[in-house]
Amino acid sequence: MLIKVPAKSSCNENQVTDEKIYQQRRSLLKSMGFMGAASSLSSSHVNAFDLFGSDDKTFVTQALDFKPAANYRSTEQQTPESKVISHNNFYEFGTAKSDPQANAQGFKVDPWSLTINGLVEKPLTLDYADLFKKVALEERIYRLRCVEAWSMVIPWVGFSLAELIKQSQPLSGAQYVAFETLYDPKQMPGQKSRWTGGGIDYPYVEGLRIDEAMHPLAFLAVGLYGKTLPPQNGAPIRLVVPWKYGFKSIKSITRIRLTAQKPPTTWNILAPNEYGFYANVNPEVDHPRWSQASERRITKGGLFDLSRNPTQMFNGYSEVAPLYAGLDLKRNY
Ligand SMILES: Nc1nc2c(c(=O)[nH]1)N[C@H]1C(S)=C(S)[C@@H](COP(=O)(O)O)O[C@H]1N2
Ligand SMILES: [Mo]
Repeated sequence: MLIKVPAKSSCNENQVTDEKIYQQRRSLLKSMGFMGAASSLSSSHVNAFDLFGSDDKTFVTQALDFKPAANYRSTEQQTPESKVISHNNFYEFGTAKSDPQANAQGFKVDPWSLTINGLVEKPLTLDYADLFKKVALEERIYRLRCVEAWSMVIPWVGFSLAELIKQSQPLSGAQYVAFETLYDPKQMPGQKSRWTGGGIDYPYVEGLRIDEAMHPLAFLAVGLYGKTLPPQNGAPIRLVVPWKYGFKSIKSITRIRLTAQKPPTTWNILAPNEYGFYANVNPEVDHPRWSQASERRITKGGLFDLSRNPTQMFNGYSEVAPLYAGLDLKRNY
């Protein structure tokens, strides 16, 4: 994500930018006297988070049991797994694209607790094992379009958000669904201060209208590429709303609450003129600082692949259009 607050402030989210930030951090660390022995380590282990001590262990993912979904399977070239798990936005683990993979490897996902409450007949609490068995798992292949104008094609494993919400039996007054990421500054260095966390007031929060949440496309992912999620992608459970910009797809969820009021959402709080509540992918409504008409598809291309694809309305998921009948999508960005 890109905002005005932190140092990183252009749409050039590519690795050239990351490299520049990395070099800036290196010189900052050097000037602070933090880089003696560390200077010989690989780049992924030398960043601002070494100040807090990062964890060198590799998180272990496990194979999942699932069926391919009957539909929702994009046939476009998939983004290689190595890119899906190394080019991430997860500010709780740092603001550069490579930070989450470098800093999240020691993240603990078991035990986990996900509560679903608020305006429901039956509040639910799921533990780690429940995440994989409350609803039958299926694989869907979705496009993911970040508001920064890059995109991926990812095979997710999980289930419809609607299936889980139905189990809690929503009351008639439920108009919105609010989501919250784990708050644990001990594990998430970005949450220790605004300086390390990109200006966000944690925990990260998101929300959907109830009809958006109940749309069959709205997905809760517990895996990708056939295995449990790595922490950098939002383990153990994260939202995937493929017709909206990626920041709506909140990671590492601990709470889902059905409400009567529109819930606050993290990027809207931070920069309301840039990021709205709806955040539907829309090539005709530009970000105030860059065009949304096209995107860089992250596939096999390397650092110097600058080819761009045209962006599609609702990221190509036109079946959601009836949700917004009569709504001015320029005003409701
Ligand atoms: N809790 C939390 N969820 C988050 C984010 C974040 O910083 N924190 N970043 C969002 C953004 S901007 C994007 S594009 C997607 C990226 O998901 P990926 O890293 O799995 O591709 O996660 C979203 N979910
Ligand atoms: Mo994003």
